[in-house]
Order: sequence, then C-alpha cells, then structure tokens
Amino acid sequence: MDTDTMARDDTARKPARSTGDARLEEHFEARIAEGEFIEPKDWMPEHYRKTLVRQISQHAHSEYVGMLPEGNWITRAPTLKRKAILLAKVQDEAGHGLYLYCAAETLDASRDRMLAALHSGQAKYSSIFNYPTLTWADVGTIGWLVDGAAIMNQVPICRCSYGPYARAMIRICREESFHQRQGFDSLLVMMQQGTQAQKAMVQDAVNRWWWPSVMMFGPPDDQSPNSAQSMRWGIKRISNDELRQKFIDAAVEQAKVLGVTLPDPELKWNEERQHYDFGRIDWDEFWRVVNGNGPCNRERLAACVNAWDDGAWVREAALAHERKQQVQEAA
Ligand code: BYC
Repeated sequence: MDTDTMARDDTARKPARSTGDARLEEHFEARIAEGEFIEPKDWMPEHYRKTLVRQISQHAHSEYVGMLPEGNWITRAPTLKRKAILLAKVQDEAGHGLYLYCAAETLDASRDRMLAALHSGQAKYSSIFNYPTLTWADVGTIGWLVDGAAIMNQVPICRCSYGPYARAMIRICREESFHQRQGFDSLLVMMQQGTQAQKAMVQDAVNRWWWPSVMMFGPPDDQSPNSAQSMRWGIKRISNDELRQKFIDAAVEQAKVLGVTLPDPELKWNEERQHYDFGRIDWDEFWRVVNGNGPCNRERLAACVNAWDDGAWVREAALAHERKQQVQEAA
C-alpha cells in the first residue's frame, strides 16, 4: 500500500516532535498499556495511524478481491440451496469490505486513493485470492480453510487498540464463522454422501488450497518487519507463527472428521510441544504471489478495474442526484 503517498495528502496529524507532542505520545502509550481503545479524534502518533491505514486498507481490499474466486461459482452452484448460501456469503464479503474502508476513512484515508492504489497494483491484498477456483469443491474448501484461517487471524483483532477497527471486526468475525461452517458442511456432504469422483474432487481441492492457506498468516515472525511495533501498539495481539500453528492444530482434527488427507507428510503430533509439527513452507511461492506473479494476480486486478470502470455511470448518477437535491433544498 502506498501509505507514504496517502499520508502526504493527509494533513490532520503530524509526527511527534515538540515537548508537547512527547507528552501526548507518553499519554497515548499509557492508554495503550491500560488496554483503552483509541478513537478517531484522539491524538495518535503518525506511525500508528499509517500502520492502521496500511493494515485496514489491505484487509478491505482482501474482502473485496475475495469475492472474485467464489463469485466465479454463483451461476454454477449445484443446488438452489447452495446458490443462496454462496450469494449470501459473497454479499457478506462486500459488506466486510465496506465496514473496513469506512474504518480506514476515520483515519483520514481517502477511499478514492485507497481504490486507486488497488487498481494500480501498488496496494497489497491477501495472497490467497490469487489462486484459481477450478471445481465446485474449491468453494467449500475456501469456506473451510480460508475462512477458517481468516477467523483465527481476525478474532484477536476484535481486541485491537483502534476502536473502529475492533468494532468492525466483531461483526465480521460472526459472519466469518458462518462462512467457515457452510464450507465445512458442504465438504462433509460430499465426503459422506458423494460419489467417488466427488470425494476425489474434494481431496484435490484440499491439496491445492492447504499450503496457500498456511501462508495466509504472513511471513515467519523473524522475517515480519511490522510485527514488533504492531504488537507493542496492540494492533496485533498474536504473532503470525502462533496463529499459523493454532490454525494447523485445529485443521488437522477437522480433516479427520471430513476424511481428507492434508498434503503434508511431515504433519505429526509433537507431544513435547503439544502442537503438530509441519513441513517446510515455500516462502518463495508466497513472495511471488504477494509481488504480483501468482496464478491469478493479473486476472483479479483486471476484474476490479473493469468493475470500477463499468460502475462509473452509477457514481455519476449518484452525484448528479445529490447535486439536484442540494439545489432543491437551497431553493
Ligand atoms: N498476503 O510484517 P508482516 C479473508 C505482507 S480476508 C499478502 O507480517 P503485518 C476473506 C504484509 O502486508 C483476509 N501480503 O505484516 C475474504 C507486509 O507488507 P507491507 C485478509 C501479505 O501487517 C473474503 C509484508 O507482507 N486478512 O480472509 O504485520 C473471502 C510483511 O508482513 C500477507 C487480513 O487482512 C498475505 N497473506 O501482518 C474469504 C487481516 N501476509 O504492508 C476470506 C488483517 C503478509 O509492509 N491483517 N503480507 O508492504 C493482518 O492481520 C496482518 O496485516 C497480516 C500481516 C497478518 C496479514
């Protein structure tokens, strides 16, 4: 995300320099230490604001782009029931994006600039959405694994130090929980009542989505440049590696219930650690995808840009309506 460029546009808060600002910073740190929420009109260090704009806007973009892989299956859902569930889920994701863009706007970030950064390819969004959805089983697998990973990562953000982000996350997490369950349920039906071909389709989808889901939590803690400061400020409550481990521990047990195999021969319970050990993560693949060279990066961005261009007449009509109302009110 081009937070530097965005910050140049934002004039409200300046970095702490004077003695007065040092006192403000001290007071701010004390409030964080007390576990108080920081609200939009409260004083905050510029770096705290920029960190939040970076994370919240990336998160909003992820929800927005995240509609595309599953949206691809709305017209091909196998039953009316599954189609209605999928429509509701994709619609929820649009809603999550909107709450999050609004939360970022409370930090003086402009919606137009956030979207421009997405459309130009400067902004990041979750690596996971750059993989294709090849079969119907991918939809259930995204619900189970991707939404499962999202909940693991997002529940701690409900206790994030910035009030508007924390409050948005409470509702988002409730909806993500429904998303995860519908995915698991869809896979369970196929695994318990499906044909051999349907079961093989589920296994193939799990094979493809497992490692990208494990990567979603971000780089290892010792290679995560933002973690230390975000943890100190209470933006991040649990580290990338800890969350990844919690996700793996939960998913292994769920895979047993489903009757699928996770594609990692090194997954093994470690009695001493009381966690599952797991195999090597291909971080080269992760960075390739994050840097724009995953299987669907170009397709995803093109879809966002096309939607923006196709929707220009709606934005123009809304503005024309607004102007008309203002003229009528003034008359
Ligand atoms: N993909 O220092 P780090 C969903 C970047 S929505 C791409 O550890 P941080 C869903 C990171 O941004 C899921 N980039 O960063 C929606 C940083 O780059 P910059 C989205 C990634 O911020 C619809 C650099 O790597 N969830 O689940 O401390 C349908 C170094 O990383 C990724 C959120 O956004 C990645 N996977 O920690 C279904 C949750 N990982 O910005 C499902 C909120 C890392 O310095 N975000 N990078 O250039 C977070 O919790 C944190 O931002 C992260 C990364 C844990 C993701």
